[in-house]
Amino acid sequence: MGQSTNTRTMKTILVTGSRGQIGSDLVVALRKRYGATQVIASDRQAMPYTGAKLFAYEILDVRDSQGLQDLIERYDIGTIYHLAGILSAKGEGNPQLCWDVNVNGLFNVLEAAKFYQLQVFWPSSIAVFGSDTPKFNTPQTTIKDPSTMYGITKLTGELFCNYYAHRFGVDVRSLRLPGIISYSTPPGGGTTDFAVEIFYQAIKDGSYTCFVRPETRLPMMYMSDAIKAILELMQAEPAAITVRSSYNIAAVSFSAAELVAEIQKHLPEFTCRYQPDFRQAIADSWPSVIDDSQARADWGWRHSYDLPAIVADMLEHLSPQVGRDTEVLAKK
Ligand code: VAH
Repeated sequence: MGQSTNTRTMKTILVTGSRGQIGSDLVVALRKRYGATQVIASDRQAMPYTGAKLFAYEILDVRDSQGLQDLIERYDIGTIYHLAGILSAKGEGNPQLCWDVNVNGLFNVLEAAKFYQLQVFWPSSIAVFGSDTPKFNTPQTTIKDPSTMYGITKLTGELFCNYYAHRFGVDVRSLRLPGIISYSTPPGGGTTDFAVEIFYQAIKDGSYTCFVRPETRLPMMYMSDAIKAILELMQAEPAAITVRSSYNIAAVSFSAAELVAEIQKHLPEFTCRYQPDFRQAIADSWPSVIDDSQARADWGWRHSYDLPAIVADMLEHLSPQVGRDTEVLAKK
């Protein structure tokens, strides 16, 4: 099943969607592990000049198959972490574009992986599940009836991955990621964005208007755990990987109200009001608790961050950053 990473000389790594929520943290983690010059970051827009030293960065629209092949050959790429994509809420604003980017982009990556014998990571999502899926302890194999274009593209992508792995021996690996919470980039148009925005608003204004109901309970994961899961999956021996569509993976599940209560342990004055919008229906179609026993059995997955640890770390990292913004705002 594909070429083991142990038999491949150390080639370079390409990250698509490197300016996104996961991509930006993944580039940092990969450069730390493999060396800055071994990791080529790419996204569809130029990087703003920040004065910091820029390592290899390329503009790439993943729908451009020739542009992708040019990068693979120019940098002698051996592995692609394919993060470029449009998230659930944003996708509902332009479903055709969501399909084009998410499906044709992945198709180009898998075709290239077949031709150049590349290893590939690609993120699926709990969005592949729908209203008929068991909501609690959602099994690895179950009904998948997504109600968003994003979820349809992720389900289609899982079928692609499974096909390319079994038909062509492509070593593509995937995780059905839950909502991801992080502090290094602002939210990017997902239904779980409330679990990130709330921290910025709690620090800046002491209040937040949440776009889902207080009892809305969703599977979530801290970015540190997500990065750990991606790297552990990609380093597992091929024989350990028994799922070539995408693995269920979980860390914590909590409701919006439970998140608010945990933040209030640090910021007692913080208040949250609830104003559900179109994203409520998307959240309601997703599971509340995921069974990830297959990932834990196959390649030893274990999460580290629970809700108290996530809230403490987010506030610790965001307060100085958002605090500075608040000071600047106060001086205006
Ligand atoms: C989204 N953050 O909300 C993504 C993720 C499970 C949610 O797929 O679209």
